Amino acid sequence: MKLLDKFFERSTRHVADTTSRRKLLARMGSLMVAGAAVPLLLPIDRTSKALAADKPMAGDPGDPNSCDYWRYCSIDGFLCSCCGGTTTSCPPGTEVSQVSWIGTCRNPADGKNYIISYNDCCGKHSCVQCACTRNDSEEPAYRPFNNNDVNWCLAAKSHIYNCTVSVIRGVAV
Ligand code: ABN
Repeated sequence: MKLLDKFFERSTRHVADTTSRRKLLARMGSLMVAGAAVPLLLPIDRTSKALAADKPMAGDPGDPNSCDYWRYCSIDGFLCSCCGGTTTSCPPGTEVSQVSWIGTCRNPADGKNYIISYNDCCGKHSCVQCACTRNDSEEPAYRPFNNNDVNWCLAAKSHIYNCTVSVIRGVAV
């Protein structure tokens, strides 16, 4: 028993001699900071989160099946709300594009400008219902980075374009 006591005493003393509490706390702190930073550094797809978060707003005037609806101010495509989906969700059997066109539209109910992303839904032949080409702030095709006449499904698994959703991403300041 004495031998065992001596062994544990010696190893405890050794650990106490060779480590410092401050160093340990500093290491643990660095690990915690690094752990928290990892999700910020990874290329995370937040499209589905934005789609899920974009619920109908109180005081959201207009008809989502009409091209005049305020959120569609910069859209170029078929409205998913006429194609078996909604303003913010793709029709069943299609997949949302991760790349999109971004516009800023004014909500007449509160007078605020909202950043809207126009994501294409991909994987089924074109819906061909409620064609809507408003394209606020769009520029001609010879300025391709400012042109919305683009099939964003080209960056998706299926390149087949079905319709376009309009997702509020935030308030423009
Ligand atoms: N972004 C809608 C779209 C799809 C295909 C071709 C032109 C525009």
